[in-house]
Amino acid sequence: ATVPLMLCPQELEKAGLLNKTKIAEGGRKLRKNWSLSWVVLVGNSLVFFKDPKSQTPSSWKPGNSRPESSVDLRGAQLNWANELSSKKNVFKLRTVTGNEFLLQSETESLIREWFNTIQSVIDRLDRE
Ligand code: I3P
Repeated sequence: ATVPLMLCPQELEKAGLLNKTKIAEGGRKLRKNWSLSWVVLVGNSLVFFKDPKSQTPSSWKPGNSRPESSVDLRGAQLNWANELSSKKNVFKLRTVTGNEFLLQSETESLIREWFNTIQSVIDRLDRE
């Protein structure tokens, strides 16, 4: 996926492919639906894009980089959550609005980097 130009003035902290599922919306539990997602950490937000490989040829257009969703990290909580999945290397991100996501990678070092980087953004926002 292409990172939209509009994001460039902000600080791009990290980008990559992770498995993602939303498990709660406004505190209400949702059915899991894991999918591979492009995750971009920019400014105070985690932005999710559909994995281009999972899109049908007709739905994919060059430059079609509209985010699927985005998460405000201010006041968010991050926890390791291996008990919430049969998958390994899983953490849970909970927003102030009660949306909950699980993020996962088969590569432990990679998921640790994501955890630490997101946590450092949350900590920075907590100090503001
Ligand atoms: C779910 C699917 C998920 C699994 C989830 C299942 O079944 O297998 O991958 O989560 O487990 O309920 P379905 O496709 O029928 O919705 P994990 O891969 O994270 O284990 P769970 O219900 O124990 O969360």
